[in-house]
Amino acid sequence: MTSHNEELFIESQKVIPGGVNSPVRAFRSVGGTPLFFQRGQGAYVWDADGKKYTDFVGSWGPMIVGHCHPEVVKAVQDAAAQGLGFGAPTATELELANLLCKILPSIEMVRLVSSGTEATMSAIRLARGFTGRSRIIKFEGCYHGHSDGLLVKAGSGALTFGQPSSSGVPAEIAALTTVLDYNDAAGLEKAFAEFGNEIAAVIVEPVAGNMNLVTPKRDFLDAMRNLCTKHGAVLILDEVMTGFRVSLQGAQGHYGIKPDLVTLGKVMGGGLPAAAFGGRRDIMNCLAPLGAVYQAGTLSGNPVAVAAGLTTLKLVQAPGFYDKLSKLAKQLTEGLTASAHKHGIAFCAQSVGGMFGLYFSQSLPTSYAEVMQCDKEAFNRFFHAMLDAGHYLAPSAFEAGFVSAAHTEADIAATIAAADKIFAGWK
Ligand code: HOZ
Repeated sequence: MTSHNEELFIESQKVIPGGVNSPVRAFRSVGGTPLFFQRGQGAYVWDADGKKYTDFVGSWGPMIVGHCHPEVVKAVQDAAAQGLGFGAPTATELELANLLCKILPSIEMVRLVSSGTEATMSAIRLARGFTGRSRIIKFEGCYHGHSDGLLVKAGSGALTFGQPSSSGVPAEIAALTTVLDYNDAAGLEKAFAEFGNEIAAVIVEPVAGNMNLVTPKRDFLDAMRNLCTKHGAVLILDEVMTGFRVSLQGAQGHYGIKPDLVTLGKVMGGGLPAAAFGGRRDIMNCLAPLGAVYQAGTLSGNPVAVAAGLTTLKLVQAPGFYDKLSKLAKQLTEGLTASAHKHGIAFCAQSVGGMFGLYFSQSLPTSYAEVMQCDKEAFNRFFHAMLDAGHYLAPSAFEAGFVSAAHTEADIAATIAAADKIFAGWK
């Protein structure tokens, strides 16, 4: 019998390219029919056939307090009743801006936008305007949204489909992006030695979450900070994924590294389209209407999205919130690893705060090249078996996973038990 998911996917493909509004949703990497969701509550989602799943994607990160948290829903309803949008300043966006500056000391001024892509593309333009330079440095496998200059050897869907550099990006634009290896401090040093006075910015995911999950080495973080300072380049930490996710103060707090600019999204929008970029006052002062770097948006600071973000950011400040989140993620990764090893499977896993990575590999990858050596077919098989058992992991071996505060230890134990059954029959 055809499922509702299948029917919807067939119909969607007639009017939406690939049947999806963002490529990673298409299940192309893992194969099969993407799930069409109809509902989420706490740690769970239900698909169009009414099947329930424990959700480890969380809308790709934003759902840190779980789906439909009553306080977030109420805040959104209240805000919507006051007006869906004005395209003009509101008191609540000031409240959100103040809160971002308070939580993240690296942010002296902030501008709200609507998506992570907008935040990173605007931060790059700002860095170029501030320095008067054109070249940027990014790292292979890092994904910073789909703007032209950043879609070069990128992660996430671009990596999933084996086209890390997109067609449609003019070669002249791509040529301004220098791509280096993640965690390669010596490579970065060499690049700065060669053309340091041309570099406007270094942009990095301080924990890479779009080529599975790769943690940063200390010398890599220090090299980025020191070299940018020495050569007058802007260090942009892309914390769209890690912000309010690996700790309240994101990766910059977790690892103790101070960016010049930071980009935010996902959690700070509480599931609605809100994102931001901010940082040093002297750099932010270059933005229009104060300065000559233009950036704008009708929906920027939308009051409904701001209400969702504000309420989510209030909830994550509850005492012990990140301890609980980290404990759940650790319980999951340790449990899965123990089970796989018990059954003689080459597998490892790790977590940072509320995000985690699973690898069918003997050791934890530290770069794009090592991620590519993980057994993708094994992941795909595991993904589908887990899906059948009612556990929804990201549909690609190249995406990080997420837990929420709505997950319970029992949810995690049930997930590990399901994996254990799968691993027991693994041949
Ligand atoms: N940045 C998200 C996780 N890689 C992907 C969201 C999307 O591309 O749909």
